Amino acid sequence: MAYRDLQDFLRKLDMEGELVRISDEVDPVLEITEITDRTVKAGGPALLFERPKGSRIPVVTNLVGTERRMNLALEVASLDEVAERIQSFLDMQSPQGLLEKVKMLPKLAEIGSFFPKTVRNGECQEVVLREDFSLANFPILQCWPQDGGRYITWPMVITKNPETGKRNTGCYRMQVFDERTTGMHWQTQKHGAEHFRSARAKDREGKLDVAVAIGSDPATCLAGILPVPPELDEFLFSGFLRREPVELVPCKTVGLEVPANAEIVLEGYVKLGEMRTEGPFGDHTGFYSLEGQYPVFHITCVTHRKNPVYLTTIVGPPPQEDYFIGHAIERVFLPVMKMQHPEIVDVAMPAEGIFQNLMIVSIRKSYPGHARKTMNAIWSLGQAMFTKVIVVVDHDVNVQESRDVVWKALCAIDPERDIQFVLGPVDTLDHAARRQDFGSKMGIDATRKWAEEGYTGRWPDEIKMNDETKKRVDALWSRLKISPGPKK
Ligand SMILES: Cc1cc2nc3c(=O)[nH]c(=O)nc-3n(C[C@H](O)[C@H](O)[C@H](O)COP(=O)(O)O)c2cc1C
Ligand SMILES: [Mn+2]
Repeated sequence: MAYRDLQDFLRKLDMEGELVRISDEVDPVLEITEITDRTVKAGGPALLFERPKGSRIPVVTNLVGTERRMNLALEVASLDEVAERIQSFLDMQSPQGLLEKVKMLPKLAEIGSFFPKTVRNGECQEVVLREDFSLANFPILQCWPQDGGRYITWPMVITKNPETGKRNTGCYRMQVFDERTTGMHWQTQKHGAEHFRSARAKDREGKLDVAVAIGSDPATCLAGILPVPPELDEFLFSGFLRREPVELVPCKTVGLEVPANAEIVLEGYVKLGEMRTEGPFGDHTGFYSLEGQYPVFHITCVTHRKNPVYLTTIVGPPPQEDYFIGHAIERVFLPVMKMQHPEIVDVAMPAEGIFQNLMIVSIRKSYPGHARKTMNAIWSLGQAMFTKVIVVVDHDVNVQESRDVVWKALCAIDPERDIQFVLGPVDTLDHAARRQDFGSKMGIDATRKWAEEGYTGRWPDEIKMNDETKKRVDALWSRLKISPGPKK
């Protein structure tokens, strides 16, 4: 059974010993961050701050900040289960005969059952505030000392494509400017920004409706972060993840729908001709992202449950909760990458590589230049376009073990020969890039080099002891009395 909502998931975490309630008064300005940062880095529990200073609404942080809680969130024993489910849909072939068609029906029905459903009423509208509302009533965090103010860090920002009417949901931070306005930090290449630009192209003086939902069942909260293709409704994907459709209710003042089970909803619009300075913000790079010009969100109505909780997350020096989210994305989307590029064996994005800086890919190389083909493939794959450094290794390197990668990759390169530079879009948060959003990226071909690639030497074998000797020494080992004991 899918979780009904965020509070249902919190009850589950409580039962599993994965939630700690904090009854002391704690300040949403800096203090919640410091407590959460220490907890995440220690692999600790989700935190429910019952008495945030200045608000009556409790705050949840570190919701999915360990692999175990991520598995609980997605109701699986391991992320591989989600990958296998995706694989089973990707494996669907066009049926050859009647029998095969009949066999496929349950799978098709399953897909049909993931589409979001519109319902009339939802808990997120138990309280409707059309006039008397203020963001000051919510325990919105200032995360780090040099932050430009308080930020909503885990919203589901919902818009519709003005051309096609298709819905998009993205998690874009929102800086609180005053009681009724915030920033809207959708980065240039993101789908929300695309909607904004296409609406503005039609009417510079107009508005774009925006709804922001905060806190929902965990799969739905995560859906706004997933890098799904443009025009694919993130709520369809969360329906797939939770194996039950997301229920949506129409907003009160804008032509959009929001998850009925949300904790808090902000309805409003972005003025297409208006930009304002946003930032700085202590970001997931571990550095502050500096001020920039971003659209402004004007709130026209606030709705919420009778007793909402406020979900937020902290980004900052890695690892943070978003590492576990990124890791889940890496595992879940691996089958999709493999389908398009079957040479890919495994992929790793180490925490310190903050997603966009480093991706290590192992491939089964089968033609000259294959590693470079893989780099180009990754740079053309949705948000993987941002990857600053791609290291391609052979299939026998364990990309999940950084020691194996450092050892074998560095032994395999002649740097001048094996490095590929390209120019293109880079992450907005990349402070080292020559220009915002534009810069260079590097691929390292750390595979064995072939004669067809101009390598004239003989590539040596990796050193491995033979089995016969190992067995003889195994039999001898205990008699040799060498501490610390046998290492095989
Ligand atoms: C905690 C957190 C905060 C994020 N903040 C932003 C942000 O401020 N701006 C942004 O463009 N992307 C941000 N992202 C990344 C987007 O949510 C992610 O790229 C998502 O896929 C965008 O959705 P879209 O592809 O529909 O645009 C954030 C991700 C996380 C996990
Ligand atoms: Mn999207």
